[in-house]
Amino acid sequence: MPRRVYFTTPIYYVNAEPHIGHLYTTVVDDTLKRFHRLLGDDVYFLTGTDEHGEKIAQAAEREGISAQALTDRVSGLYSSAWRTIGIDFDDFIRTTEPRHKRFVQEILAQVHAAGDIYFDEYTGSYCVGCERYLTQTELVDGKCPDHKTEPKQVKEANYFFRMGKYRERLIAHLEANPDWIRPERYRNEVLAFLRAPLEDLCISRPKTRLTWGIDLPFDDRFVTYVWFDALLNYVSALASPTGRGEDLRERYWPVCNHVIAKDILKTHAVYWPTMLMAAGLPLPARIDVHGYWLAGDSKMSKSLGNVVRPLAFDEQFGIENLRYFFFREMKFGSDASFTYELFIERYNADLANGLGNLMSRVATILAKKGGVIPARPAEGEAERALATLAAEVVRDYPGAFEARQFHAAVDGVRRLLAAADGYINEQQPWRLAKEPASAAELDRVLWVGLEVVRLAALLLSPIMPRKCREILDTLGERRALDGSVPFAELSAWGGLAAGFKLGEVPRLFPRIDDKRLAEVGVEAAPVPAPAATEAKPAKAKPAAAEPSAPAEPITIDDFAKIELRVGQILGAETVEGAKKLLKLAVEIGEAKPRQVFAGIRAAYPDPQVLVGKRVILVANLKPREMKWGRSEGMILAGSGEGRLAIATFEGELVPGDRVS
Ligand code: ME8
Repeated sequence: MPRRVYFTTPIYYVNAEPHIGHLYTTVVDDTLKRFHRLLGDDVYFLTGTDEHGEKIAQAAEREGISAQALTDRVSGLYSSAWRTIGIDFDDFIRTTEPRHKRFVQEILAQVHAAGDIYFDEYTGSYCVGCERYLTQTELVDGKCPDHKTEPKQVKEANYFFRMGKYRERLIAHLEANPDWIRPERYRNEVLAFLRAPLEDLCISRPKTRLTWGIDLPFDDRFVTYVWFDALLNYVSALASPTGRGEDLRERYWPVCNHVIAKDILKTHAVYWPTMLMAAGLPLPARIDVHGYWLAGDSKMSKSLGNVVRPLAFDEQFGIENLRYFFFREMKFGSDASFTYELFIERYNADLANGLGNLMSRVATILAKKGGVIPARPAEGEAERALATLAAEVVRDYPGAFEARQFHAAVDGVRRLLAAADGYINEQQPWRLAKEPASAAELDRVLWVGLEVVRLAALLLSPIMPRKCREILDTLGERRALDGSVPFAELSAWGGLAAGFKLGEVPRLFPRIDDKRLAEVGVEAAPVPAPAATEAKPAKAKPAAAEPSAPAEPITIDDFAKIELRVGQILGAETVEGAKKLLKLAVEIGEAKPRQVFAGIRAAYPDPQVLVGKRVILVANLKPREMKWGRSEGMILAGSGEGRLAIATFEGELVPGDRVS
């Protein structure tokens, strides 16, 4: 029976660009959507960006631009990154959109009219990083345990939501629905939290302190607290979906499945359901909570400077291979470690040597005898054993997905591939190919090998949609994966397209050797660098006071090849693991600022002093992939023995102006 499901990701803050932590949650939803579509279910998938609040206002101020400009830019980076790498979302919501603001105001007015919002004075410890008040018990040595910063002491009159009133009802809901929050330990965490009395929630900020938010409909001296605004996106997007005239609330809200990481459990499992109760709306059907991707053993986060960018990764190693790694490596709910070395190890073992190798071994032998897929053969004991294993793997796969045990689903496919590999080694088709009397035996072995490849590609298609589609096309499996053909039929042993002539077999999983890491800058020395500002100044360039003999003079045309632009530094931060580098965001009037790694850290120990400065950027330098991300240009600096300073401007030039 087809079902209906609605998947959401958190809406991401626009104070930072997407990294693979954000990518993971988004890929989980994308994969779940494709899995449900394969089963013929009615599925809807929402993602978007969270654009109000102090954190965003402060980030914009630091960059010296308006909050609107910041949110437009970074929200665009998210949506375009997701589109480029093939994330199949149905809607992308931005909390600054009128459809969302209108909805938030409607709900606020309703909850206020019902008496669940009141005015009071409050003193508390506010963490801007978390965008919420922390209770005394949450503080560790007086600091926020996540952001390691001391919260601000805030005393002000504000509006409050009677959250405490709904505590009992929430506990009853959790008890009656043991699967509402998964895995179970997160449900237990919420229940433990609810054992203590539940405080009311401050849901406004006075405009004297913050103007970047949605006005309270009943008092325009205040804006709405960002979480009360953000959480409502899950419903506001259904009320007015992009590009569709219909209201999708009735169809999808009751089947909502949130996917989040553990950092925002409390807001989703306590604030949100109590808000919905007050608004008279049903609760979401499920909250699935995953752990963190760690870079080595610390959390990947912008402030730690250890993030991996999705688009850079796509260019370096292919996003679909990373999607595979995500599911192979992380046990949903627990933390997992990302390192390039581990990624390559898994890729080589499972994809290059596993699936890719099986396909090319069998296809190469088949190609030598005409490339036509033989008819389904009579099966002996060895083939029946494989068919039985395949049936088991197919049978268990949907259950593993439903339970979010993605790694177990992938393990099943790996077991099947390993068994097929063993079968091929035993049957030795290369030997059979030399004995004309063994033609029928050879056909049998090749057929079995390709049928396993077909099934593996079918099962992995929600995880690696593009590559698996290519494998299936190559094998002549052209049936759609959208539920129009029942999954049971697609996944039954024997579905291989007999008589189909294989074309050229693409090399989808070439082995990655360790040198590749160095090539993309992943294992490069701490100071990689063709750029003047990245190199050791005194050695790479002669000091100004002792010019070297000029080389061959260049012409004005030679010089004109170098495109120099006025750039403005919007952000500057240190780079973990690179003692000499700073990572800069340099605006030159393009759709997004350039990311530049510059070897100027010694001269600017406090990178913040660079923010706002106008510099000269070599704009047409070939971008360079480094361990820390892509460097898109170089800024000019002067240097001498022990001296280094960036070149800046006097006067009224704006980013993008030419320098000549
Ligand atoms: O919290 N590992 O936005 P955010 C795994 N705007 N997942 C990670 C991760 C990591 N290292 N880092 C980030 C917010 N994520 C709010 C949400 S929803 C109404 C408002 C993912 O930009 C993960 O899904 O800080 C996490 O919950 C989310 O990004 C936090 O994104």
